[in-house]
Amino acid sequence: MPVEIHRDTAAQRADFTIDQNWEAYTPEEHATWRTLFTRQVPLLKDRVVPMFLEHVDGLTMGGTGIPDFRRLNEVLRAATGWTVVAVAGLVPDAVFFEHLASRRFPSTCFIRSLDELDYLEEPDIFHDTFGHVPLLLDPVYADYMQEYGKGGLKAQGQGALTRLARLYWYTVEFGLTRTPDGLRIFGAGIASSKGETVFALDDPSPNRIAFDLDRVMRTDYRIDDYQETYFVIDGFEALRRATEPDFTPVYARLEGQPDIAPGAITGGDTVLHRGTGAYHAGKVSAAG
Ligand code: HBI
Ligand code: FE
Repeated sequence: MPVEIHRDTAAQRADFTIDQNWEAYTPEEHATWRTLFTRQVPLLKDRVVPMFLEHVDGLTMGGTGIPDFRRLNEVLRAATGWTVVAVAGLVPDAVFFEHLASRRFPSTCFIRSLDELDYLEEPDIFHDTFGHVPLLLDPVYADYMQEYGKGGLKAQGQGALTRLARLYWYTVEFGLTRTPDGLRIFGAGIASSKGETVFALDDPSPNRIAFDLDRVMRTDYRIDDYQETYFVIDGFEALRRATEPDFTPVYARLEGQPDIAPGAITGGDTVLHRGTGAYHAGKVSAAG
């Protein structure tokens, strides 16, 4: 099988970037983007933080198909100094962090095929660009992402990568936030998934617990299915405040404390919704 140009690891530069090769997308690939986009936007309408869809509009991500990074970057660079760079797939942690620390968001550039519209294991351009890029137009979120990159480089030297990866997972990927109109999604892993958009917000099964840095850094997560627990921040400013201080003392005090299972509730939790657990319990009995 020929190497697909949008996942060509042989073309990687030293920083793992490749050219997006926007001209090489087929009409079918553009149509796949439009399909994903046109079903996700109405679903997100009263479920995602309002600024998300405003920024989707601001970046004009919808109409024609797969966005051209050169065009997105004109808007992004002017707004917050971020750019999107194309990568062929998952890149090593240190490379990923280095890009974020330099305000570059590494986005895959291939798009899923029609027979895996609802589920795929690795990130594709719809997850990376539709899910992650709009919020990079928000100045506070933009700073948080850069700080995460810097913190990642530092955590690697402190043997604390697992802790930092959990923070990323439960905020950037699967975070919820409180707004005057109720809970809203801001995590890209939710916002780019039709099923999880409804599950994370509307389903009685998962726990919804107030964000606490130590708690999140102790909590395992699942990568193979919807989350059993979602953490709820009080807006990006509160998230930035909570994650601003140096994590060295945090890592030190967490040393020796047991990890918390994805679906567990602990004594110190501020529980906003105690999940029934029915969704994941049903899966276990179906499998067993
Ligand atoms: N590479 N392309 C890509 N996208 C990611 O989200 C990503 C990655 N490499 C490492 C990584 N994420 C995570 O392991 C870190 O956030 C911990
Ligand atoms: Fe992601």
